[in-house]
This record gives sequence, C-alpha cells and structure tokens, in this order.
Amino acid sequence: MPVFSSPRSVRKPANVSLWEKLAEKELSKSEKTVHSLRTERVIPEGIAIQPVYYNLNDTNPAMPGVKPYDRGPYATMYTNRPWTIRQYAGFSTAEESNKFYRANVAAGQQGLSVAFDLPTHRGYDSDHPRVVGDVGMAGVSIDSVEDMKILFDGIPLDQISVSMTMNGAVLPTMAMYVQAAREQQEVIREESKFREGGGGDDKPSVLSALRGTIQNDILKEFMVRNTYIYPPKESMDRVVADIIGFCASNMPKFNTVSISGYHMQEAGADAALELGFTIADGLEYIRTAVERAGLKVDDVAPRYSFFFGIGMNFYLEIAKLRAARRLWSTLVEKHFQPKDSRSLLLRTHCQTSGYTLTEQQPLNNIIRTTIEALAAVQGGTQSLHTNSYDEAIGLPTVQTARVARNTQLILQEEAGVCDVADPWGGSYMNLLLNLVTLENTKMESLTDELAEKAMEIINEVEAAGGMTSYINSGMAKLRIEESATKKQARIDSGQDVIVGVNKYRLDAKEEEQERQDVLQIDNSAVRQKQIDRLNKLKATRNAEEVSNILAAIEASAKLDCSSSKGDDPNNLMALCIEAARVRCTLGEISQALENAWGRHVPSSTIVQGAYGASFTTAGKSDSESEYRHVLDEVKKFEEREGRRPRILVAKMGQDGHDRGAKVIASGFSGKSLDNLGFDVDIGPLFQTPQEVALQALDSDVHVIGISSQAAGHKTLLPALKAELSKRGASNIVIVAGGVIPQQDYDFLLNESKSCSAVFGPGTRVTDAALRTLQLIEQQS
Ligand code: 2CP
Repeated sequence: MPVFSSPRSVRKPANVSLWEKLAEKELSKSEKTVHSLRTERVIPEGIAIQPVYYNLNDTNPAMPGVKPYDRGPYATMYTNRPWTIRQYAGFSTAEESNKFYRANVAAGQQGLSVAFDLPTHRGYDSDHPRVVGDVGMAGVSIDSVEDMKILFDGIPLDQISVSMTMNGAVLPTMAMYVQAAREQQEVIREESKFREGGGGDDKPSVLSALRGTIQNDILKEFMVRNTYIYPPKESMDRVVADIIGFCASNMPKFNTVSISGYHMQEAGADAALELGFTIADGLEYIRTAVERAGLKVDDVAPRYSFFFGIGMNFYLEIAKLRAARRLWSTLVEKHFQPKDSRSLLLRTHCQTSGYTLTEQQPLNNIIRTTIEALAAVQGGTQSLHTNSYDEAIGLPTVQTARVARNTQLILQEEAGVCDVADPWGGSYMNLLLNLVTLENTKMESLTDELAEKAMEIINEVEAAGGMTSYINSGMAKLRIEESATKKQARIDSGQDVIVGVNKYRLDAKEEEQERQDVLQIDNSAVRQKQIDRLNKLKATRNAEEVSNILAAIEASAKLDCSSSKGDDPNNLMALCIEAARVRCTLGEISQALENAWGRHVPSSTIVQGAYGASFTTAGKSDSESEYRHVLDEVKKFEEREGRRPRILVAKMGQDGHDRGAKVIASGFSGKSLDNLGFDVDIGPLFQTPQEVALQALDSDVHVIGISSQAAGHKTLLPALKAELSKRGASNIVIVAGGVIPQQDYDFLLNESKSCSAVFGPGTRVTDAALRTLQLIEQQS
C-alpha cells in the first residue's frame, strides 16, 4: 500500500523540496502558504485535505509543477487558482453577443471566448454574395473595428482575458481587437482626465496589459477544420509568424497560438492521433518562429498554449492531458534547449466533445458533459468550456448555456474538485499488464502507453519532414478520416454503445416528447443590419488613408522575406492594426492579402474500404447481414438501371465541418462493393447552391446529399432546389444531414419542399443508404 504525504515526512526528496519552493512562489500573491494549505483545509469529518499526495516510500516522487509535468503545469494547481470557466459563445450581431457576454460574466463566467461567424473566418464582409446563408449564424459577425468595439462594450479588455477562435482572417481580427482595446483605453483616459482635472496620460500601453489567446493554429485547419484562406506556406511564414513576432515584442501576456487537437477529435481522430498530431504541430510552430523568423524559443514558447477535446473515455482523457505535458516538455527540451522553464509548460484549454452529444434524449448530454468536464479537470486543464446539452441540434439557448456553465461552477464550488492537485498521481491501473515492472503499475501506466503511441505518430510526422510536409502529403487528413469512418462503423454495428441512440432507444412518441427548442437566428435581418453599418462606415472614412494602407499590406505580403520581428515596419500585424484604425473592413484587408497570395483550394479525397471492413468485423451477425442487405439492394439497382446509384456529397456556404460529409462519402462509396457500393462524387468545400447544382448536372447524379453543420440550411437548401428547378433537373433527389433541428424538418420537407429526407445525428450510414436508394427509385 502506498503511504500518502504528510508534513511530518522524515526525509525530503528533491522533487518535494522543489515543489514546496514553487508552491510558495505561486502562493506569494495570496494569503495562503504551503503550511496553511496543509493544515487549515479541514473537512467536517476532521480530516485535513492535503494540496498534493505522494508516496513517502518513493525516493523522488513526481510532483505537480515539476518536470516532466505529468501531474500539472503548476505546483498548487486548483488549490490556489481554479481553472478558468471560459464558455465559447457568439452569435448574430455584436450587440446581441455583447449582451450575452455581460450577462454570463455577471453569472460567474471567468473568461471570454469569442465565436465568429463563418464569413468572418473566411475573410468576407457580410455583403459578399458567397455568404448569404452564413452571416451571424454560427458566431458573431465582425466586419470592422466598429463591430469589435460594440462586441466588447463595457468589458474592460485590459482586465478580462479574451480568447478568440480565429485562424483564416486572423490578421484583421486580431488587429481589430487591439484597435478596439486602444480606443476603449482612450475613452477611459479622457474620462479620468476629466474627473481628475488632467493627468491620466502616464498609464502604460494597453497592448502590454492585454491578456488572452488567439487560436492562430492554421496547421489543423488544413487537416480538419477548413477555415483557412491562404496557402499553407504564406499562412505559416507570414500570418502565423508575423502575429507571434508582433505579440512577443508588444503583447507579452497574450497567448499567440492555441495549438488545437480538439477539432481532430471532433473530426474522428482517436486519442493517440489527436495527441501525436497536436504535439507535432506545436513543434512545427516553434520551428517556424526559430528557424524561419529568427526568434528565440524562449521569446515564443512560454506563450504557446494548447487546446484538447475531451470525449467519453474517462481514464483515457485524463491520461491524454498528463501524457501531453510530458511529451511537450521532453521534446521541447530535446529539440530547442530553452533556458526559461516556462517554455516547457504545456498549458491547455479543453472543451467537452460536441460529437458525443446526441439529438435523442438530449438531457443525457448533461451527464456526458459532466463526465467529460470532470476528466478535463482531473487531467489538469487550465481553462474549460462545457457544451450545452442542445448543441447536437442547434445553438444553445440562455437556459441551456446556464446549465453548461453551472456544471463547472458545481464542480468548482460544490464537489471539492479543486482541493487536491492531480489526485491520480500514483494511482494503480492496468495492474495485470504490468506485473513485471512494478514501477509502472499505476494509472501512470495508461499515461505511459498513450504517450508511447503518440510518440510513434510524432516520429512518423518528423520523419516526413515536420507537420507542414506531412499535411502536404495528404496523410494527416487521411489518417483522421480513416479513424472517423472506423468509429462510425463501430457505432452503426453496435460495438460502441451510445445510450439512447444505438441502445436503450425510446419509441418515436416518447422521443417527440423529449424534443427541445433551439435558438433561432433571423439570418437576413442580421445581414441587413451588418450591410447598413458597412455602408455607413464606408461613407464616413478617409478613402485615401484606406487605399494607402491596403496597398502597403499588399506590398508587404509580396515581400519574399520574413517580417515577423515585432518592430519591423513591414510586420503584417502592425500594418493591419493601422488598417483597422482607419476603418478598413475585414473583407478589404483579407482581399489585399489574397491579391498577393491567392486563395487556397483544397483537394477532396475519400477513404476507401474502412467502413465495410470495420462494420463486418464487428462480430455481430445481425449487423453483418444488414450490411449485406444494403449491398444486395445496390446490386439489384445496378442490374435494373445499368449503373450504380450515384450521389454527390456536398457542402454549401462557408461551413467547413466535413466529418459527416466525409464519413457518408466513405461509407457509401466503393468500387468493388467493399463499402456500400454507391458511385460517390464529393464536392469541394464552400460551394454556392448554383455551383452544387451545376456539378450535380455535370456528373449526372441521382441524388445530392447536403451536409449542414452551421445552421445555413434554411437559406441554402431552398436555394439549391430552386437552382435545380431552373435547370430542369427537379428529378435529382436532395437529402440532407448534419446539425438540423427537428423544428426545421417540417419547413424543409413540407413547407419549402427543399429536400426529401433529413438524416439527423445518430442516423446509421446503412439506414441512410437504404432510404436514399428508395427515394431514387421513387423518383425514377
Ligand atoms: C494559474 N496561475 C496561477 C496558478 N494557476 N498562479 C498561481 N498559482 C496557480 N495555481 C496564473 C497563471 O500563471 C497566469 O498568469 C494566470 O494565473 C492565468 O492562468 P492560466 O493558466 O494562464 O489560465 P488562462 O488565463 O485561463 O489561460 C488558459 C490558456 C489560454 C489555456 C493558457 O490559452 C486560454 O484561455 N485558452 C482558451 C482558448 C479557447 O477559449 N479556445 C476556444 C476554443 P500569467 O498569465 O501572468 O502567467 S472553442 C473552439 C471551437 C470549438 C472551434 O474552434 O470551432
């Protein structure tokens, strides 16, 4: 039996002494001391809860805040400062989102996290014809610094930390945030001058006070999330590097990149892939700063932060965060030899998984989110977003957002979760596997095994020349898509259980009673409001200043050298702040860069064979026979029609979440009937309804399958139907899937008749294939 810590320990191991020193330093700004943490936190049962536990028989136990940081990046962890409750939110206009943020902060939220709409992500102003269905839908619409000022009205930016999820149009967005903070500061100075009768000018620059995080993680956009704008090279060498360089010189408290595994997990990567790829991305960002931009590792690495997704495998997710910290500190030390120990610390935000939420019996999602949140904090996250239970079907309401936030408040303030740093240190797990090496007979062994698997993946990426080359080879995307397709097959065949979806399902009537309302956004009203504001801005600004700075941005972008040092006059971040000041719009700044670099056009691939292989090896004869039944039906269709059923899987608007589309394309496709035997075309991302209609006609498909994850379906599906009718192709069946609330089904199926079936979350691929076949047959 291990013995646990006690202040009366006879011999003090080196790590414990180090821990005490680090802990005292962390506590120096508070009333607490290590002694008070050890003796004063007595629960009613008369037990003094210790800030950290360890095995007294261990000659040098692992401790939180001590290398390699398995047990946490800080010595005192939540005993001194709980994780930040940081809910990701944003919708409609800046006014609406501002109201929402202010209410949330008043109700206990501790940091802000801004969700931008898709046009903003992709560098389009709200009046651009490509974004008609997307303005204000999946985030807040920002066209200029005027919107940004409204977004943060009444929220002191030098005091509250703000995270912004932005990667494509990251230069104009960051610039507008900085400029909004400056103008906010000017107002405060003017007011205090007025109050104090002068003075107020000697306050330090607002830039040095700004705290927060910009996602700025373009590598994973090329793998999974797809909100890139420019090609990989320019995105890395000029956008990412110039922002990192500018912040290193001017915004020392700002985290310059949030290296994200979350979206990989959402796109279907298992934990080892998510971990391996994310750490490999981090190494690539240091390399970019050091090798290509001439910065030092210690200038940048202390302000790199991470972002992981937390799914339902409780133990594995805890082990993942512990392994991540160990891998990062070990690899950064090995490759870059930093002098500042902060360069070794992996600090992370986590978000509970959106993918594990179900449309069926949505209240179960509160339980899933709670378990995932607990895993995140047991794993030692620094900041956390908990999903609302209705997110599988639409945007959260005020009530569901409150439940999500309260999940964290209850963990922090009722459950005693913050009382101990890393309670898992030294925990036994996988005992049978490790009988021989007693050293490893702990929860630590799961951490070890996962770290090893991730290390194999990192080695594979490094051998390919680093993440940029690995992404260019197409391997990163393919490996994630293959993992996603296998996962779907395990769910469809019942191997992986989802309560209320493939097991313990309610009947249709009971499900109807469980249905929830979701927030509805009046997309056209938001767009009109944005257009009016844009027109007003353009009528009142100085046109010459605008065209001069846009020309300077374009010229800098064309330079064949790095401008990433923060004081370089060609630094793109500095130029974009000036552009924001003179009221250039986000679309104009993005276009100036696009003039120099062009827009990145991705290629689409489909994983072959993974669905059928995983489905039929599930070991359940009923699922296998059902799979064979679909194949037989497809075969009969082919004999009758002289060709196989042909589907175009497409996405419309600026919605780049393509896991669903890729899984359907992969599951349906198969040249030798190794999957479900359809002929599958997959459309490029970001198409307009007109482009989808033209591709469908060109390819002579029987059916178009539209995947919608970003709420644009009520505008885009009717527009597609109209395009097909206009071209005399009403016989082409349209089916839709993705995140579509039940309350919209009637509009889509009956009122607008813009599709023939909606496959909601949880639909099995085999069921979707059979129904699609029936619809084609009814049409012909
Ligand atoms: C922390 N501090 C402590 C302790 N813990 N001091 C003493 N004792 C302790 N125990 C100090 C830190 O050193 C720091 O000070 C300050 O308190 C804040 O702590 P932190 O750990 O830095 O927390 P944070 O400010 O909340 O920052 C957390 C992260 C940051 C992870 C570093 O990057 C972050 O907030 N990321 C959030 C990203 C995000 O929201 N993404 C949304 C993705 P100093 O600063 O002075 O050192 S949503 C995406 C969706 C899904 C999408 O992409 O589509």
